[in-house]
Amino acid sequence: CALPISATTMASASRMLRSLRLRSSSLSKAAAAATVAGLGAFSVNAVASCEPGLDSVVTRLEKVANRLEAIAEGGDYDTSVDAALLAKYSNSSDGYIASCISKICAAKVTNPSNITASLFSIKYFDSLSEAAQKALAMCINSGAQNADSGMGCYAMSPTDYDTYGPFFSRVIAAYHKVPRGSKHVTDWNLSGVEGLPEDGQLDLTKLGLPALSMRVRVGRNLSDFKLPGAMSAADRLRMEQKMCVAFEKLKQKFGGRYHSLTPGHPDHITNDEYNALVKGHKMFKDMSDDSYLADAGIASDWPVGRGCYVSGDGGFIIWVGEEDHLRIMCMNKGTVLNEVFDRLKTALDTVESIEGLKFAHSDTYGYVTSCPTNLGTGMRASVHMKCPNLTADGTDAACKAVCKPLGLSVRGLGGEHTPIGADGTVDISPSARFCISEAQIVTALYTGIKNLVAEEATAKK
Ligand code: DAR
Repeated sequence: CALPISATTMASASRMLRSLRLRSSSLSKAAAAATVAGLGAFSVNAVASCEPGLDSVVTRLEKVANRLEAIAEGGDYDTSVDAALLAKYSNSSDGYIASCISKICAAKVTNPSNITASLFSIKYFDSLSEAAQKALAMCINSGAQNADSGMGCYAMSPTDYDTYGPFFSRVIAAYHKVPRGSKHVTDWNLSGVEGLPEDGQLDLTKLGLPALSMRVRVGRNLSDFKLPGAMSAADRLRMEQKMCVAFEKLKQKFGGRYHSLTPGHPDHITNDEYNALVKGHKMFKDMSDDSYLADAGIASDWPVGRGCYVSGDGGFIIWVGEEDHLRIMCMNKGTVLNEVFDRLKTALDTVESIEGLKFAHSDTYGYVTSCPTNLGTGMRASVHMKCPNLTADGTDAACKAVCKPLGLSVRGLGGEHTPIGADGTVDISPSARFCISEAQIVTALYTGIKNLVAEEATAKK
């Protein structure tokens, strides 16, 4: 039975099986034998039943591997729901705790794809001090109140990823599909990256494409502030003020101006000016409308302490006070991805050289971001690309189904949770952020676009 096996899937399967061998070495012999026998039978059965694709087998193998890891760790991190503890916290006099813990435990059953819910351990939570329990509850509240979350948590302080390591190390490993404890390495150097054309140019015209809207952004947080979910209005004003000092230096090199949403700020803009910047993709939308961010505290005090710096030519932008303290990006309509990638690196080096600005960084997790999905590089590299055949029904469903195995995310033209273009234009970007280098991400975008062009042409037939 010839299974459609993509290179990505085979790579994932071999990584998985390598990781399984690693894990099974730390299990008791009997457990290992039973597990391997079970896996063997499972795999044979899958091939015999001619599953539609090896992808589903690999996904199930990944779940088994994560379960193996829990066993191999001697079960000291138990994600089962202890009824007595559930009753204890569901009836807590602290309403925030009562709501958060009862809902996250309920989501374990109703929404198994909610990573925070599936890996939350009430026994681990119970082992923490009251103050630590409140802090961890704030991290997971978004996933509790929004059961359909994918990740479901945000850090409130740059140190949370280590402070609550038993929880965060597991959700990070599960989301990014890397072994726990994997260390991120930053690298902007394109040379030698797999998939890079010989001339080093990520040239869209070589893929038969016209000029596209190209954008590369990174999330960064200032190390001397709490992360956005835990900031007070005063913190947000202080952070904005610190960035305005930096913008005075950037204006000398890149021109442009800062646009503030803070009432009474010297650079305050009108509603019409704000709407025009959002329409031009230069400014982020009203965060208070996003329940995932609102329930994480990230949208609190809107619009105080929010704004954006836009360079004179409009191609270099810094958002202030969105999901991370800063979203630093370069965008342009063009045909060579290197342009926006190289410009962003230059701009970032300039920002990082400004006295007093220090980005939160971890030896393990790389650049620290609010959402664990952005850890490492904090980078999203994207293009807006017309896919009329893969969106012929007016939705992005077929496009997402094709892009997922290609390692690509599909978003609307305004970013997450926004509609695609009426002409079938979608926002395409590699999903990976962590344990992948910056250079690999922008090259993966180019390779992904090449594969998507072929899929779009096939869909036409
Ligand atoms: N709704 C959140 C989003 C996670 C990824 N996107 C971010 N960080 N903007 C979820 O957990 O599904």
